[in-house]
Amino acid sequence: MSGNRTFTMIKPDAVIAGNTGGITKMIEAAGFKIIAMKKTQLSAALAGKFYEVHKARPFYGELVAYMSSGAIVPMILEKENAVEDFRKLIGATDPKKAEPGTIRAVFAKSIDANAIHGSDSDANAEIEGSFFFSQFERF
Ligand code: IDP
Ligand code: MG
Repeated sequence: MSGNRTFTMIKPDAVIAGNTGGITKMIEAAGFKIIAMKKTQLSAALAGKFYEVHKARPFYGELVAYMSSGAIVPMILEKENAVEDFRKLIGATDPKKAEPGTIRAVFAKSIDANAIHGSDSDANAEIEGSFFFSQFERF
């Protein structure tokens, strides 16, 4: 993945609430091209692996249970300056602190069920994108 790609996934709260379309619409309206996308569900073991960097944090157990509780929609996105611009588009982790008009401000319910994930670096975007997609599933 080049520096112009990032990884995202729509989280279970937003999928269950029927916000997949609303969120992908905001993503495309912001100039991101969807390179790969699917609907799937993580086992607790796979969710634990995806969030392994947060293992030491007090909310790790809850996070793993939540992220494996329902369907998710992972995607690889392309745009210039993708990682940074996408973090701006999703807003702060806690929706109460997210800028108005950001995806989390519009759709997130709480700091844990916060609608969407966004990679925090080019290196993590590559690792996280590869977690869900092989090169043959990308445009
Ligand atoms: P980010 O998703 O904005 O990058 P991180 O700090 O990387 O935020 O945390 C990963 C995920 O863990 C968050 O998106 C959220 O779902 C969950 N999380 C973060 N902080 C808390 C917390 O204080 N309580 C419960 N869940 C949290
Ligand atoms: Mg993070």
